Amino acid sequence: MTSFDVVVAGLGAMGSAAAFELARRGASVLGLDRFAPPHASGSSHGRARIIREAYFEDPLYVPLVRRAYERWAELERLAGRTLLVPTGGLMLGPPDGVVVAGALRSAREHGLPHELLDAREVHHRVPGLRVTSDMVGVWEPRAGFLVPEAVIAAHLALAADHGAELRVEEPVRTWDAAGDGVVVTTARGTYRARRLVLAAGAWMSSLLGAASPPLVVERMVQHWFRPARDTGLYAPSRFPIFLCEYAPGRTWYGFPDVGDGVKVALHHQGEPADADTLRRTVAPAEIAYVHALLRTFLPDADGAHAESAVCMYTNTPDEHFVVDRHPAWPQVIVASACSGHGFKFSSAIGEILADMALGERPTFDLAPFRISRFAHGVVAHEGTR
Ligand code: PYC
Repeated sequence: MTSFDVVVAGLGAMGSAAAFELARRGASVLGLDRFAPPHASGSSHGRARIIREAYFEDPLYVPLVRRAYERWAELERLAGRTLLVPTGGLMLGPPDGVVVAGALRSAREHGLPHELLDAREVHHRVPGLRVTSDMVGVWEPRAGFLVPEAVIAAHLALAADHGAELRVEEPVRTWDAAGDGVVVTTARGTYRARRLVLAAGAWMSSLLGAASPPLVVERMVQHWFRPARDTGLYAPSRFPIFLCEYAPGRTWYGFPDVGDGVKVALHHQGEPADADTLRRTVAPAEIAYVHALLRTFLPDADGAHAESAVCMYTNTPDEHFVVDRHPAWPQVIVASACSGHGFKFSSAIGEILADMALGERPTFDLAPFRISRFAHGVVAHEGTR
C-alpha cells in the first residue's frame, strides 16, 4: 500500500490550494478528485468569482480575505499570469439592508477604504448601473474577480511541480482511521496517510456520514448576456463587480464583460440539490427572471442571452464555513469553506489546511468555523463504513 504524509480528497478550490501548500512545504501529498479539475461539474467554474474586502457577511472574514489577497499576489507571481482582475466593487441595497449595513460595518471596524454613495452617485460612478432611489452603494476599491479555472489549474500545476501525486477521475470510496493515520480507498487503489484533508465540496456529506455538519447543496445558475449595444459601459475598466440586495433577503450579483458578455447570477434562492443528480438544464423562466433584473438595474446590458451554467453551493445553516478537525478523528481535517462565498478565500484556506495537517498553529482564529456549533450533526463514527 502506498503511503503519503497527506491525502487531499477533492482538488477544487480548497483542495488544490491545500495540495500546493502541503507539497511546497515538503510533505508527500496524494490528491484525489472524482473529476479532472478544473472542471464544470462542481462549485468553482464560471470564469469569474468575486473577491471583496468589506465583507457584509461578518467582519471576522476581513483578516482572512486580506491574507488571501497576499496569497493571490504570490500565486500570480509563481504562475506568471493574471489571476485576479481588480475592478472595484459596489455593495448595493437599502441602507439598512444586510449587504450595505454589513459591508459598512466591516469597512468601519477594519478601517477599510470605502465610500458611501447615494443612487445618483452610484449611476455617476458606474453609468452602466441604475439603482432605485431608495438604494445606496458602498464602493470598495480593492474588490474585483478571480479567474477560478486558472486559479485551480495554477495550484495543481505548482503542487505537481513540488512533487504532489495528483490522481484524477478517482473518487474516494471510503476512508478509515487507522491508528493515528488513515487508510483511503478508491476504485483504483488503497492508500495510507498520516493525515487526510477532506475538501470534497458538494460531495462532503457522503464522505463524512453521520459526522457531517448539516450541509445543504443548492443548485445555482450563472448567466451571461451580451450588452444590446456596444457602449463600452460594461468593460472591466468602467464596470465593477457588484452585489445588490434588490428585495429583502434577495441578492443578485454581477461582473463586467470580459468578452463573453456580462455575467450575472442570483445569490442563493436556488433549489436544494444532490451533487450526483443536479439538474443541469436551465429553464426559460430562470433566464427571464434575470432579464427582468437586468432591465431594471443594468438596462444597457439587457441584450441577448449568451449562455448559462449550473453550479452548486454547499451551505451550512449559518452560511459560515466549517474548517475543523473531524470530531472523532483529529487526523482528518474537514474543509467545507463555501456556502457560496468561499472561493476568494481558497488561497488562505489552503495555507490553514496545510498548517492543520502538518501540526502547525494556524494564524487565524478558527473558533467560528468549528463543526461543534451544529451539535446535533456531530456523531463520532468509524470512518465512512
Ligand atoms: O462571495 O462575493 C461572493 C459571492 C457573490 C455571489 C456568490 N458569491
